[in-house]
Amino acid sequence: MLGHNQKRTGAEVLADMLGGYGVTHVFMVPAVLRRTFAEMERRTSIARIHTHGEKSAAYMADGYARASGKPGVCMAQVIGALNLAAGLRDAWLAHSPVIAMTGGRDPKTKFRKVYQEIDDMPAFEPVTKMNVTIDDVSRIPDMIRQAFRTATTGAPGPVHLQFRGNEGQVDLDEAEMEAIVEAQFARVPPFRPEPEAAHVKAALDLLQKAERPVIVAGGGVRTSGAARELIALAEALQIPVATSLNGKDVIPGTNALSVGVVGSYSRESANRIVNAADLVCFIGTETGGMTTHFWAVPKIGTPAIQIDIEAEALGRNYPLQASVLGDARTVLIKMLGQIDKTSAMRRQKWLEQVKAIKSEWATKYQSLLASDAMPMNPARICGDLTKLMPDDAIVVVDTGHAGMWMGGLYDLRTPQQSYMRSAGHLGWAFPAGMGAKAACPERPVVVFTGDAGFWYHIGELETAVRWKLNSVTIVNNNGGGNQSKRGFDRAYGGEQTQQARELWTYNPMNFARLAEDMGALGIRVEQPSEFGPALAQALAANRPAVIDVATDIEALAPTPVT
Ligand SMILES: Cc1ncc(C[n+]2csc(CCOP(=O)(O)OP(=O)(O)O)c2C)c(N)n1
Ligand SMILES: [Mg+2]
Repeated sequence: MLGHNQKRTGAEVLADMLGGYGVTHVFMVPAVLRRTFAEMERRTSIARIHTHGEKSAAYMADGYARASGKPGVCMAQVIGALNLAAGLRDAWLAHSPVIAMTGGRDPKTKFRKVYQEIDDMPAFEPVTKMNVTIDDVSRIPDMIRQAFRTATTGAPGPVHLQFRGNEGQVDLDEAEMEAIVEAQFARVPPFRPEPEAAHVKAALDLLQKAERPVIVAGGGVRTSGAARELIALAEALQIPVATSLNGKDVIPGTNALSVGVVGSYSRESANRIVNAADLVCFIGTETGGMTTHFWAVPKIGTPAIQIDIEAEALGRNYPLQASVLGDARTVLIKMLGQIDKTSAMRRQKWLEQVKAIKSEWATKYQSLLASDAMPMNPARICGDLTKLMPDDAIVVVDTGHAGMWMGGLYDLRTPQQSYMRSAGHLGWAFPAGMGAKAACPERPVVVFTGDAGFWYHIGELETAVRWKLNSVTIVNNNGGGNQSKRGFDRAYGGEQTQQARELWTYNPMNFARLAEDMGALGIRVEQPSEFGPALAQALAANRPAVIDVATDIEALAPTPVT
């Protein structure tokens, strides 16, 4: 057998395996697995992206994974381990396959108050599908394979490997090892489990019988690569499609059957339509609080069916009339093979109602999306982005108001456009956009973030310039975290005091100037008409770009309708 009886260092094997799995970038703060980094340089072409913090390294790996479907790899030495764990939290919430590697405790020095060390393992437990230690070098090959297998199968998610030694020095040891790689697990989805035929039929029968059905599609459709089949089914049966925020890019907003994002960071038309449905078909969604506005959209008790790759997801929040266990694309292909297109006739009235609700929304928001107000209303940025986003762009969006503005008011125009969003952590989008650009250098990456979100990891602009991770970052700069405005008004029992603004506002800042000083292109936009040309200039810049848009701190994103 190749390599049998031949001793090799852990570093050689680990570098060969990462190369073998097709990893192109790793994101880290040194010093961890130093010898492995030397072997990566000798044996592979993996880019070793040295960042300004472990949390942003994890976010970059997460963005890389969500953009490419390939596991993203991030690393930290023992003292940075919990910073890295914090960064896995969004990947965990979004089912993103991230592989985290840290240095860890050596049996020789455990419990002696050795410098910088605590037991880090418990901190990784709630944010990983697999959390293991590699204490002996000979375990590197099987544990790496298990890490890729666990991260990519079922509903994907993060894993953590702790390497013995504060810097993971176990990689210096030698053993007889083979760098066997299972290419199947180098991207999602490695398996497409087949559903039971009777379950598919039962679900399809209900869908076809329904007069007012709606599909709620989530991130599982995205992971499965099932967008085309989803749209084919919806069009054949004439069923409107709402999505979760995580699944926003599975149907372009311009499709006649697309009704928008449903739930909390949502579009009014989507919530109204889902709440008027006589059957909701959930596909690849956790039916979590965000997608259902805390189970008010649809209301619990609404007739529902569900398709998911995870058995325990089926029926968790909504009692089901039919459930199908399997890969989303496989299930949809099975359905498409046996549909009765004539059943679409039954839904003509429903589709007219859907069309009317959609056009009421469009009429209501038309002027806001084209607003000429100064300071600018962020809705105008969304309106312009719908029109101007390149056909193959990856759009990366932060949380809070950023998620609300873009989730509700921005539309994808083409099936080639991708959309990724923070699953809740402020500050995620900018580093995640860098990871997306690393994974897909040929595609434009456009980040939308608030100023509070951008401040979190602004130091990574230097990393972006250093590594030519040329994303375009649009900062909705209103000088504070204005999502807090409503919350503090409530806390003060009506209207907050003037002094309360110290809780959520900042000093004014010109991020364009800051960006220029760090070697990026910086453009300041104060007038609505300047935004389009600024975006064109940023996209053509050939270096990272920051568009600093001065916006109205009083402008609040639309709240969810139930
Ligand atoms: C890690 C983390 N901490 C706190 C929050 C709570 N939070 C949500 S939005 C927000 C303020 C956002 O401000 P900014 O990015 O400037 O966007 P704006 O609301 O001003 O549009 C805060 C603090 C969060 N989502 N994540
Ligand atoms: Mg702000």
